[in-house]
Amino acid sequence: MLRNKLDALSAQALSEISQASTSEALELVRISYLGKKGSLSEVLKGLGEVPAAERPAIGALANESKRKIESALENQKSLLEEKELSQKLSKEKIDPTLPARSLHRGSLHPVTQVTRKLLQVFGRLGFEVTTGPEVETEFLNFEAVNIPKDHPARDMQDTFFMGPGVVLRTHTSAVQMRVLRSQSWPVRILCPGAVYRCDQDATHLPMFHQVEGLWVDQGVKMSDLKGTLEFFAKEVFGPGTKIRLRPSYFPFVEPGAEVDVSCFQCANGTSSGSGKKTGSCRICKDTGWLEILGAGMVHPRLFELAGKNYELPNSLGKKVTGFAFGMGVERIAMLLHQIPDLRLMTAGDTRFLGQF
Ligand code: FA5
Repeated sequence: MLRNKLDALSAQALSEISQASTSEALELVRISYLGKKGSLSEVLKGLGEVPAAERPAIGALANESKRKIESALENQKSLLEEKELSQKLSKEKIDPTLPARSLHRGSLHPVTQVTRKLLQVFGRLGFEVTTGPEVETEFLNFEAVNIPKDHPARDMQDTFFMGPGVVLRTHTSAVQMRVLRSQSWPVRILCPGAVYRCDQDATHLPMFHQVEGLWVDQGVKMSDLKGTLEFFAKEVFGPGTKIRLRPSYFPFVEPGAEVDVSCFQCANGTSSGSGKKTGSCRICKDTGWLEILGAGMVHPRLFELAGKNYELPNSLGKKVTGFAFGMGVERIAMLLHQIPDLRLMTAGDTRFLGQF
C-alpha cells in the first residue's frame, strides 16, 4: 500500500519537476514534496503502521524516491538557471553604438590660469619663481619694506593679525626682504601667492593673489621697468596694448608709479593712448585706461635694511639698483574675462568657473 503511494508520489513529483518553467516554480515543487510538511514527509509518517518485517524495504524505497526527486530537482535547477542566464544576457545586450554619457570635466580656476600665464611671460624674461610664507612677521610685511609703525596700512581695519608681531601678509612685497637678505645681486624673481586684507566688495576680496616681481642688478633703470611691463602688457592683453606710468607713492619704492594699460576692449590700445573718450565702455568706464599694478625703483632703504651696501663702486663702477612691481591676479582675470564681481571667483560655483 505504502509502496504504491511512494511510487505514485515519485512519478507525480518527477512530472511536476520537469514541467516547472522557472526557478521560483521549481522551488515551490521542492517545498511541496520535500519540505517539512511536504507530501513525501506526510507519506513517511505512515511508516510506523507497516509491519516490522517490511519496514526496511519500504524505508529503502522511500530513500530511493527521495534521492530520485532530489536529483531531478538538481538537474532541472541547472537547466532553468542556464536558460534564465541566457535570457538575461540577451536582454542586457550592450549597444556600443549608444552615445557615451558626457563626463563632467574640471577646469582651471581663472586665478590659476592668469598666474600661469604671468609666470610664463616673465619666465621668458628670465624671472625665476620664488615663494614666501602667508603667515608673516609684522617686521617683514611692514618695517622691512619701509612701512613705518604709524602707517595707515597697518590699521586693524586692513591687516589680519595672527598674534603679537605676526600677520597674514597683506602683500607679496613681504618676500622682498627675504630675497634681498638671502641672495646677492643679480636678483630676478617672481613671487606669486595669496595675500590677505580686511576688505570685501565687488572689486576687493579678503583673500586674493598677487604676483610680485623684483629685479636687482647693476645699473637697473626705470626704463628697464617700463620695458618689462610693456612686454608683459602686450603678452597678456594683446599686441596693441600700451602702458602708462603715473607717479604714486609706495614706501618701498622711489620713485613709485601706478601702472595703467590701455583699454583693450574699447580701443585696443590705439585711440585710448591719447586719453580720448571712446564711447561707453564697461571695462574702462570711458577713461581709455585700466589700472593694474604698482611699481617703482627699489628704495635704497631696503638695501640698507638687507645689510647690503650696494652704493659702493663695484667692478664695473655702476651702482646696484633694482625695480619691483606687484599686481593683483584677480583684477587681471576680472579685466580679461569681464567678470563684474570678484566675489564670483571664490563662490565655488562650477557653472561660473567652467566658463573660462
Ligand atoms: C601693493 O600691494 C604693493 N605691494 C604693490 C607694489 C609692489 C608696488 C612693488 C610697488 C612695488 P596695492 O595695495 O595697490 O599695492 O595692491 C596691488 C594690486 O593688488 C592692486 O593693483 C589690485 O590689483 C590688487 N588688489 C589690492 N587689493 C585687493 C583686494 N582687496 N582684492 C583684490 N585685489 C586687490
